Amino acid sequence: MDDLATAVTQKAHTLGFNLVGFVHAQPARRLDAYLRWLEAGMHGRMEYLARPDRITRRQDLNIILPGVQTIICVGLEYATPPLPPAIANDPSRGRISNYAWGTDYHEVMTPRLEELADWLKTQGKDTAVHSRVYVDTGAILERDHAESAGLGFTGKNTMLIHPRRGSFFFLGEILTTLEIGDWRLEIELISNLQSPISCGACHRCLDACPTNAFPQPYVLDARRCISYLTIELKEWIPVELRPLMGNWIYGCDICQEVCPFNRFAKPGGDWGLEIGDWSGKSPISNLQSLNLICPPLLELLSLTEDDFNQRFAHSPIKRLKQARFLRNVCVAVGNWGSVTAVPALIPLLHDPHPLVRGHAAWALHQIGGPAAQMALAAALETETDKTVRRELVGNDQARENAV
Ligand code: B12
Ligand code: SF4
Ligand code: SF4
Repeated sequence: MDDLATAVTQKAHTLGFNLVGFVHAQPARRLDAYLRWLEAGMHGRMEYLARPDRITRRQDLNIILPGVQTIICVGLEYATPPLPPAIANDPSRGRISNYAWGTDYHEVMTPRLEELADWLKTQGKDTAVHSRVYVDTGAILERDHAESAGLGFTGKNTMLIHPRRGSFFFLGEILTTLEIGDWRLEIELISNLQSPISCGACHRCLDACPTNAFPQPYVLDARRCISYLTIELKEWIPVELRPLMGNWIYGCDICQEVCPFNRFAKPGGDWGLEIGDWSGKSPISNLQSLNLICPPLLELLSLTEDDFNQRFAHSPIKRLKQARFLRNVCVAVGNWGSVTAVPALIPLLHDPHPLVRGHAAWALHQIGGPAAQMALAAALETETDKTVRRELVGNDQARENAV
C-alpha cells in the first residue's frame, strides 16, 4: 500500500468505517450480469435501476466524475446481537431488519464520507481534487466495486461477505480524481480475482428463503424478495406472496442469518439500538428495546400518522410513509391469524388509503370468523375502489366476479 492509501485508510478508520479498500475506477466486472438481470425484469418496479442514463453511468464512470481515477470503498458494520428466538418467532410481533434498528444509514454515512472527501482535497499537492460521494442510491454497482477493492466476496445470497466479519455491513464510496494505490499490480490481481474463500458447497441461504427468491445461486429475483416487497414496492403486495412473508414488516434478514460467515460478525459496532439513537451499545435485554425493534403488531395497527412520523423520524422506515407501513403490518397480522386483531383491523377498512383498506381486508379474510365477515360485507356496500372491492370479496373466483 502506498503512503496515500495508508493515510486514507487511517482517516476512514477514524471516521468509524470498519472496512476500507481502493480500486481503479473502471466499469464493474459483472456489468453483464446486471444487464441480464434487468433484461429478465428481476428489478420489478425499481425502474430507476433500468434508466438508460443510469446504465450509461455504470458503463462509464467518467460521466459521473470526469477524470475519475479511484473508487474508495468503505464498509460500516451493523451486526446486532440476535433476538431471543421466542421474540423473533412470536407471530404477534413484527420483524424489522436489523439494519433499520438504528438511525438511517444514509444519514450516518453520508456526512462521514463528505468529511473524508473534504480531507482528500488537502492531499492533492498541486492539483485540484474532485470527488463524488455515494451511499446506496448512486448509479454504480456498489458490491461489485467493493469486491474488487478487496472488501469481501460475493455470496450465493448476492451479499458481499467479508471472510472474517460476515455480511452485516453497509457500503459507501468516494469516486475521486486522486490516484491511490499501485494500479498495475491491482489490475492484475483483479483480473485474476478468484477469492480463495467462497461459499463452497453451502446452499443454506437458497434453501432458507421463504419466498424462493433465488432462481439460481448469485441471482436474486427482487420481485419475490421480502425486502423489495416491504420497502421498495409502492403498490399492492402480490396475493400469492403474502402468506410467505411471515411477520416481516420491514426488510428481511433470513438469507444472512443462516449464513455461516455471520457467525463471525461481531455485534457492538457503530450502530444504535434504540430507533433514533445511533450511539447506544446496550445489549437487547429490556422489554422496551425489544418492543421497539420487534414491536407488537396490535400497537402498530393503531399508530396515527403523527405517531408514525415521530417514532421513525430518523429511521429508514420513515421513507415508507405510514400507508405502506400499515400495508406491511396488515400482511403480518393476516399471517398471525389471531381474532384478537379483528377490532383493530376493522377501522382500517375505512382508511383514506386504498392500499391500507385492501390489505386490512386481506388480513380479515385470513383471520375469518363472524365479526370479520360482517365488517367485510358492510365495507363492500360503500367501497368504490375496484381493487379494494376485490380484496373485500376475498377468494380469487369471487374477486373476478366482484368487479
Ligand atoms: C436494488 C437493491 C436491492 C434490491 C435487489 C437486491 C439484489 N440482490 O439485487 C432489494 C430491494 C431486494 C434489496 C435487498 C437488500 N439489500 Co439492497 N441494494 C440494492 C442496490 C440499490 C442495487 C443492487 C443491484 O444493483 N442489484 C442488481 C444485481 C444484479 O446486482 P448485485 O446484487 O450486485 O449482484 C451481483 C452478483 O449477483 C454478481 N453475480 C452475478 N452472477 C454471479 C455469478 C458468480 C459465480 C458470482 C461470484 C457473482 C455473480 O454480479 C452481480 C452484479 O455485480 C444496492 C446499492 C447499490 N447502488 O449497489 C443495495 C445493497 C446491495 N443492498 C444492501 C442491503 C443491506 C440489502 C438488504 C440486506 C436489506 C434488508 N435487510 O432487507 C437486502 C438483502 C437482499 C439480498 N440477498 O440481496 C447493501 C448490501 C451490503 C452488502 N454487504 O452486500 C447495499 C450495497 C446497500 C449499501 N450501500 O449498503 N436491495
Ligand atoms: S432477504 Fe429474505 S426474502 Fe429476500 S432473498 Fe433474502 S431470505 Fe429471501
Ligand atoms: S449461506 Fe452458504 S451459500 Fe449462502 S451466502 Fe452464506 S456461505 Fe454462501
